[in-house]
Amino acid sequence: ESNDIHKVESYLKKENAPSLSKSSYHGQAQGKNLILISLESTQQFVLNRKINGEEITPFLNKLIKESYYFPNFYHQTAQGKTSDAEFMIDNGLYPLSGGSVFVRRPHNDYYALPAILKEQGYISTVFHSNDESFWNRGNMYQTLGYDRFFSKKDYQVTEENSVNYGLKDIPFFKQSIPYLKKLPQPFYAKFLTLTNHFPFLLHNEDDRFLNIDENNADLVHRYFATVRYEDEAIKQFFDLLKKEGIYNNSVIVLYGDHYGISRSYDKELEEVLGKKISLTDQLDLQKVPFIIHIPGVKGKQINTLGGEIDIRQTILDIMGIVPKKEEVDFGRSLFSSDRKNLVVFRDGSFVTNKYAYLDDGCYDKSVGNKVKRNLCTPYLDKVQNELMYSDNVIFGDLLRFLESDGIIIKNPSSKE
Ligand code: GP9
Ligand code: MN
Repeated sequence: ESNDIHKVESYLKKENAPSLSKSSYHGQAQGKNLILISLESTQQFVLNRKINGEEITPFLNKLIKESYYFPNFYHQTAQGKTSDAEFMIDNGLYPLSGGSVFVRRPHNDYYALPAILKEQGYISTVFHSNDESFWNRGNMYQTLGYDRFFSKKDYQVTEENSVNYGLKDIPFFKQSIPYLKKLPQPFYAKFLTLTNHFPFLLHNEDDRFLNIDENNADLVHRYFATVRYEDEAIKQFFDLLKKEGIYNNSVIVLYGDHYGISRSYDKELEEVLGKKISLTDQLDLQKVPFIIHIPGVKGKQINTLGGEIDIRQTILDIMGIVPKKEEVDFGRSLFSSDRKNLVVFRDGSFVTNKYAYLDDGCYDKSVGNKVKRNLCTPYLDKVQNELMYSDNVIFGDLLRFLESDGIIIKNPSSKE
């Protein structure tokens, strides 16, 4: 098995050249607190879109102009949904093809973001107002090296201020602030929002910032209403961070965890988009927001093709952090000019700058029509290898063979 980790490492050295993760942006957010915000079920197409003349995400629309914004960015989650995104971001490994790694492999050795940040004197925390047991987070967060998980029991949750799985986003951020204020800096604080979750309900008149009547709206319009609510919550959170003097010392990273509107609602969505949703349109709908906001740094749109697997390297790059141990990471900094230009999805489909491989067919991404299959074949092996090596790491618990100084233990049995 210790041989297997060698194989993964040589594959990654050859294919992904992790040393190229140092870009010209390296270290722009050095020493800052890292605030990571998971935007529940938030797809990219809601950005800069109006419904009945009203912006769906007025705050985010403004924010992306003052941030690094990556428009060619896809979610890569599978059945583990929110937890799959969390897993990719902290580890640079792909999620599993079935279930959630959080549930299936919580006792593995990992070399996760909290551990890497700890080397730099950071503490790591998660804020999420659902139960600790959901997605086995309580256990997995310990394994990943989080120092504290503020979960449902740390919040005042009432019938009035909650919906669906937990606290609504506005009181969630508000109630998180006293805890956040007390953390020693620098910190890594992850916030998982929750209100924009299927079946997209608000209940309360005061939470409706769009002129949409929940009781008479279809799912897609309810989605717009909860996204608009989430946008308002983020805005208020930024205001609180400024008020508490945390904002200026922080880099704030926001990402949509996965799609919110599944294929079953294509009909309703087609009405809003005013066109039929083709297979490549469906792929476009898998794009999610990815935003890096550094106070005082000018905004810029970065068109690099990428996905959630790349978030960890992108964060390490912008924060100027070089991990002390050897990394086994399938991502690449999106600031890097040397790109792999390939996004691998868990079901084996993929997208490159030109082509998309979907439902076993090869498509020209820009025009959406089917092209000769051999235009996609050069990538097929690479895609299978990526997923296979990542799975091997997880199922073989291979990271236990990496020692703290980066030297690989030759004979694992001698360690036991
Ligand atoms: C619940 C949150 C949302 O805690 O993770 O659930 P999901 O999007 O994973 O279904
Ligand atoms: Mn989710």
